[in-house]
Amino acid sequence: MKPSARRTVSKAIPIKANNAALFRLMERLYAHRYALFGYQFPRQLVCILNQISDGALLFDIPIYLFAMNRTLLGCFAFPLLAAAQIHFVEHTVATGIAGGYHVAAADLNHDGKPDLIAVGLNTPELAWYENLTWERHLIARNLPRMVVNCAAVEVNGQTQIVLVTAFAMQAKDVIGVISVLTPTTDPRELWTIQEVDRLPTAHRVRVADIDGSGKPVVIVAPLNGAKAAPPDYRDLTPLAYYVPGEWKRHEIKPENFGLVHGIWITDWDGNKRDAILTAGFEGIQLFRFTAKNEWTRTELARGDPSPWPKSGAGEIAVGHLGSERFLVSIEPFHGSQVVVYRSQNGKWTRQVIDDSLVNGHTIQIIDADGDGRDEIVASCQGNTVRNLYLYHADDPAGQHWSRRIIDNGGMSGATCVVADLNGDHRPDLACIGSTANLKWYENR
Ligand SMILES: [Ca+2]
Ligand SMILES: [Ca+2]
Ligand SMILES: [Ca+2]
Repeated sequence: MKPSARRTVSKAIPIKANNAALFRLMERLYAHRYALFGYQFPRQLVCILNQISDGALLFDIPIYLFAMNRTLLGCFAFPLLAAAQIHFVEHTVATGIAGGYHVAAADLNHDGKPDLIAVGLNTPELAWYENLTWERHLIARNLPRMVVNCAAVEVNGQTQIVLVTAFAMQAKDVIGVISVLTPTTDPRELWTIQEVDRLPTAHRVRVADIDGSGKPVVIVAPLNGAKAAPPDYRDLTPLAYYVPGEWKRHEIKPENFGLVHGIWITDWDGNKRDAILTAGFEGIQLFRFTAKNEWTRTELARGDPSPWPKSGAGEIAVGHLGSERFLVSIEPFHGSQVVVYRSQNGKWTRQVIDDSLVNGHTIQIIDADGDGRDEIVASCQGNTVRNLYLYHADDPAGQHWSRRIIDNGGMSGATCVVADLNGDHRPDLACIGSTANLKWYENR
């Protein structure tokens, strides 16, 4: 490395006119590798370019680039400053949602803007909020408590909502009603409701294209099995899917054992078939629907190594740092830890990046600054910690993460969802929680 190269990083001087074209070229080069790099560090680029024009030869440019990378990335200045550029502005959509528990984003009036559907455990109504006025429209009322989860699914050009009600922690206490809601001619009017199944402790609903056909099915994950009892919840825990229109239960086997709290849908193999990840007392499991139309179940990680029932994981999400995939979980169930798993030599290496959550309940992935490297969002249910957190990888490999607060004291997030709510091509966040409110956080 040239000695002068390191010095250039600490000095910043005005750009020289004859460097403008080269400066733009370097900006593009760096924008290609690190989308924000050229824009985060124009002063350093200017500085180096001016030194180049002061006597360095053009073939020295790679050395300067190398030096700048080493210097900036080595001391983590780049990612920390990049994180500082992430800025969310909060907006309240609704308050008074008793037991705020789940939010889903779907364009219910087909105007191209995702709307928000809000579920409250102790709210016997289901409502959607119209983007971007957030006018409330009632979908259903007089629902059996607890209302716990929902997902929107497109069926023959029509959006339907699959809703789970009559929830409790134990199968002996509940029915677990799965219903399909269909709009009338105007989605702002009350929707029709049809019960399609009863599956005790049904808890999570997601949509997945399991066979790559372009026709999604609805995945329903109960919390535990029929014989499960606290605190161990030892029983096989069912997992099921439903084909829209048919609405008949298809069991997914082999099953999990013990309480299952988290679920994540992703095209794991890049073959256009969505896989299901679950998080529970047994750890993090991967369910794949094979070309032979069979399910396979693979353990990815055991989660928290504490003895049962403090074992395993409670929430799961999948993100990427560039081309490198990582897992992130909250451990254990309703736990205190945010845990990142990175693949090393064919194994998922466990790393706790935060252990200060209380009743950690939602984990999400958002590439807030659009640099191809995902940030992590986490929040806690209950009223002990009413913060919404963002974690940002400080180094290229994701070995170090820094935490910042998106919402300080105003959100006990039970669920967050990521969607571009204002149509500016930057992903935004919406969260609902036991603070009984629904907010969206504008990514500026
Ligand atoms: Ca809409
Ligand atoms: Ca990012
Ligand atoms: Ca946006």
